[in-house]
Amino acid sequence: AALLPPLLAQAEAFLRLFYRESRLDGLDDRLNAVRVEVARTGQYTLSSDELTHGARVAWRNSARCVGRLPWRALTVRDLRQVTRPEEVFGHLLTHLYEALNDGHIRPIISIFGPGVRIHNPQLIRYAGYLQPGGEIIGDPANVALTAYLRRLGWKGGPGTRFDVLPLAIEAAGGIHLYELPADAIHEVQLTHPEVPALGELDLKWHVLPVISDMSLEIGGQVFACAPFNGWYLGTEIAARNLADTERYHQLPGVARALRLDTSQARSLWQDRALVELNVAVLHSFDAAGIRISDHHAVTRQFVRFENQEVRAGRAVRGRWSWLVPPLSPATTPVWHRQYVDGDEPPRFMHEQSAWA
Ligand code: HEM
Ligand code: NRG
Repeated sequence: AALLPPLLAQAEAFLRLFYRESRLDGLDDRLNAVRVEVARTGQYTLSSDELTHGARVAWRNSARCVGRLPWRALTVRDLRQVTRPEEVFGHLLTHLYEALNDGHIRPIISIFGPGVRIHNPQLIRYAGYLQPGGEIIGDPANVALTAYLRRLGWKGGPGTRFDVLPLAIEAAGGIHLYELPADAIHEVQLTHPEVPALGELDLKWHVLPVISDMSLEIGGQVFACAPFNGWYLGTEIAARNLADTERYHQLPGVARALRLDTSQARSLWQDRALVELNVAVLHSFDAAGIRISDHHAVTRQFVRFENQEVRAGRAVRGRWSWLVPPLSPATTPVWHRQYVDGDEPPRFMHEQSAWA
C-alpha cells in the first residue's frame, strides 16, 4: 500500500462515479460535506444509497466472476451498526433465509460494522477430518479450517463426509463459535436422470455459496465483513468440488456407477464420468427447484454483460482463466475471447487469513 491515494481522493473518485451513474445532482455539495467530515474526524460516512451502489459496482468489477450480468439486482443489507457477535450471527441466519427464497435464490450482500470479521471462507463449508493414517473424511480443502475450529473449542461433528462447520465470528474483540441450525442449511442430494447407480454414491452439496472472507472497498473505506452470495454454477460443484483429486475425488466412483473401463486414461472414462456428474448436479437442483446456472447459459449471459458494459462506455475487466468453465471450455464463447485483468475499486479483496 505504498502509494494509495489519500482517503479524500478515493472518496471523491467514488462519489463522482456514483453521482454520474445514478444521474444525480448535488455532487459538489456532497463533496464539500465529505471534505468537512474528513477534516474534522479523519473519516466519513457513506449514505445507504452510496453503499448500495458501491457494493453493486464491486460485483460488476469482479474480474474473476462470470455471473456478473445481474449486478444491478444485488440486494444490499446495510448492517454497519451491527458489531455484537450474537447479532451478527442472527443477521447471517436471516441472510441465508432471504437468499434461499424458496429456491429462487437472490444475490445478497450483508455489510457489517467495524471490528467484525468471519474466519470461515464461506458460511457453509464441510469439515475435512484428517485421520491418523493420513486419510481425510470430508472436504480436504477444509482440513486446516477444521483443525483451527477445533483449536477454538469445536467438539467436532458426527463424522460424515458432509458435516457443516460452525462459524468463527470475530467481533467486539473476541472470537465466537456458532453452530448453524439444521434449517439454515439447504442441500441437494444428487441423482442422475438415467443412471440410478449414481444416486447410490450418496453425494450432495449445499445450495448457497456465501463467500464470507473477502473485504469490500468503496470510496477508500474497507468493510472487513461483507458476506455475499449468488447461486452456484453447476461446474463449481460437479467439475471441481466433487471431482478434483484434491477435493472429493468422486470420478472413480462415478465411472464405476457408469460401468466404464477405468483401466486406461485413454478410454476417457474421467471425461465421461465428469459429464455425467455435471448432468446429475443440474438435474438434481432442477428437480429440487433450486436455482443453478449451467456453463453454456452463464457464459452467453457474460457476453451480454460485456456488450452492455461497452455500450455504457465502461471497460470490462476479466481474468480468462477464471471465466472459462472447467468443462467443455471451448464450446463456450468466453474461450474464444480475450480479457484484460484488473481490480479497480469499488472491489472485493482477499485479505490475509485471520488464522492460517
Ligand atoms: C467468482 C459465478 C454472483 C462476486 C465466481 C466464480 C464463479 C462465479 C463460477 C469462480 C469461482 C471459482 O472458480 O471458485 C457466479 C454466479 C453468480 C455469482 C453464477 C450468480 C448470481 C456473485 C455475486 C458476487 C460475486 C453476487 C458479489 C456481490 C464474485 C467474486 C469472485 C467470484 C468476488 C472471485 C472470488 C475469488 O477470488 O475467490 N463467481 N457469481 N459473484 N464472484 Fe461470482
Ligand atoms: N467455487 C466456490 C464458490 C465461489 C463463488 N461462486 C459463486 N459465487 N457462485 C464453491 O463453493 O464451489 N456467488 O456469489 O454466487
